[in-house]
Amino acid sequence: MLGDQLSPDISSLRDASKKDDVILIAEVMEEATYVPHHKKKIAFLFAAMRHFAQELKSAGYTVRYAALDDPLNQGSLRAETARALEDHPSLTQVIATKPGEWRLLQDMELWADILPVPVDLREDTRFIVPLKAFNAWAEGRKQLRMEYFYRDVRRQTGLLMDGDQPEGGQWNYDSENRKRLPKSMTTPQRFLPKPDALTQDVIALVAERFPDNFGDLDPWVFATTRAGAEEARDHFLSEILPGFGDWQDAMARGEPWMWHSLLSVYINCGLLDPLDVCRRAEAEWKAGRAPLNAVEGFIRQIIGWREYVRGIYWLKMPAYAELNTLNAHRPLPDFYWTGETDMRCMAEAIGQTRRHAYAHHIQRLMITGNFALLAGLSPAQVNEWYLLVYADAYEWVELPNTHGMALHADGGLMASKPYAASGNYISRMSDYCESCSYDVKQRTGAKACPFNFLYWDFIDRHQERFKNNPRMAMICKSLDRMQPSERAAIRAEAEKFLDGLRLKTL
Ligand code: FAD
Ligand code: DLZ
Ligand code: SF4
Repeated sequence: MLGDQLSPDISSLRDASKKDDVILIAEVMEEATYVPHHKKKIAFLFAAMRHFAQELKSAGYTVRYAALDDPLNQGSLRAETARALEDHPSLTQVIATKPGEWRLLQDMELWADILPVPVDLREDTRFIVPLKAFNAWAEGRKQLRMEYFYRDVRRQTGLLMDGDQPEGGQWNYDSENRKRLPKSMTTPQRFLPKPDALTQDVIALVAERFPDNFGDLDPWVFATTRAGAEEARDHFLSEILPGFGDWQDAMARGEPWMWHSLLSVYINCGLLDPLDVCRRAEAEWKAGRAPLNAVEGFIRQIIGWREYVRGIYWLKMPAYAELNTLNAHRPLPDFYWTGETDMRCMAEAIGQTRRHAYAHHIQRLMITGNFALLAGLSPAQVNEWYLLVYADAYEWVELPNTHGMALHADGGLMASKPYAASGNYISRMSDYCESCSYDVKQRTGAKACPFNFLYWDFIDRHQERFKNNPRMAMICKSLDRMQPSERAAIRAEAEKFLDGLRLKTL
């Protein structure tokens, strides 16, 4: 069982015998280093894996747990599986649920030829839409828009449905979910558990073995047991969900969580079941404890976006990762690692990413993602950054969000227009600009907000591509109306700024 398969009802355990079978869970350097993950991501996952092993043992299974510091640990999942087979000659078969990353699936598909016993690789049934059904949905469609997929999943699950109509008469309440945080509003208290003894041991191990990896181990913010994840879920549903909709897109200084659920880490590694979380959220609405715009918005993220990006990933890999439609090649600037930049919005988003291995959706999309898009940063480098810095990141979910949604590197397969925005958007949705050394109202000049000149420079560079896109035509026309001198000044400002970016010094 892999580190993100910590679910007792997973397909690999479907017919497991407590008497005869051995459940193998292994901490291995290969998985811990294929990208240099955030320290907190490794510590979270190892601690959750160790707790899950205890959970299975308590349920009566025989569990073989390979700790990273076991001197006999062979360093890869394949080699640890081979070692387990040597130590248990009575075992006749390897059974596993397919991994969430294409890279590892390629490897595991070879196991049957390499290992001395047959290998049964089973579908991951923890998702609501099987991949076959997603492929059938996608077949023959010119555009793979999430909204239509989502409506089908609503019908299929019956979530927020009144017969064959959506509850409240609308499928989507996003237009109600774009409020800016009023100054007087305070964000809710979060459920941020303290690490138990087992987790503390893992934190010490990670500190010792991965001292140079990105990110802080302190302060600890994640539960590492199923019971802890369930407590986090229940706290979110009762205390925070009612405000989820209204301020879903808002950002505020020193406020990493806002009204977001912080549940992706638990859902993605199997500690929480996505459909169960949605049914519980629906129950909050039915009981009158949370409004429809909040509950619909939350459920859409899980049964809509989460299922949709997984479908896209497996439909389009491996070619998907190689696409670079906007021909972006600039290396990642140093401040993506240090957070040291005068751009307040970037410093906030990257700073909390370092501290917590977490940033919420709008920060990922409209701050760090938007900057990467406008600055023409290399999709390969940006994808790797997102994959390693967030505790919830596995390629099946990270790549489409980064490559498709944020960078538009897939040429618009996922999003009909690039999520490009100038400083004006950031100023509208946050209080970041108020304490920034740049001026969000200026387009050029020493104090001009970089998001402004980079935005117009981006439109300028890609005008040919976007002018026929109905959702971009207006902005392309605005560029045409600009004085040539203004346009040249923007270009010069952008060039000077981009050329001045410091790269990572190793
Ligand atoms: P909430 O805002 O509370 O949302 C509720 C749940 O909906 C999340 O827990 C998650 O399970 C799901 N969800 C929301 N948006 C998405 C989405 N776009 N795709 C898939 N599931 C979604 N999510 C990841 O789980 N792993 C990633 O590696 C990841 N990388 C991203 C990279 C970029 C550039 C962008 C723009 C988004 C990325 N997301 C990723 C999606 C989203 O930002 C996170 O799921 C969310 O921020 C997690 O925090 P939360 O649990 O508080 O989410
Ligand atoms: C992310 C990760 C890390 C850091 N370490 C391990 C590990 O030691 N053992 C393991 O089984 N899984 C780990 N994982 C999760 C895997 O990388 C994940 O299962 C694959 O990427 C497929 O999603
Ligand atoms: Fe970000 Fe520009 Fe606002 Fe500064 S002024 S916080 S750089 S959007």
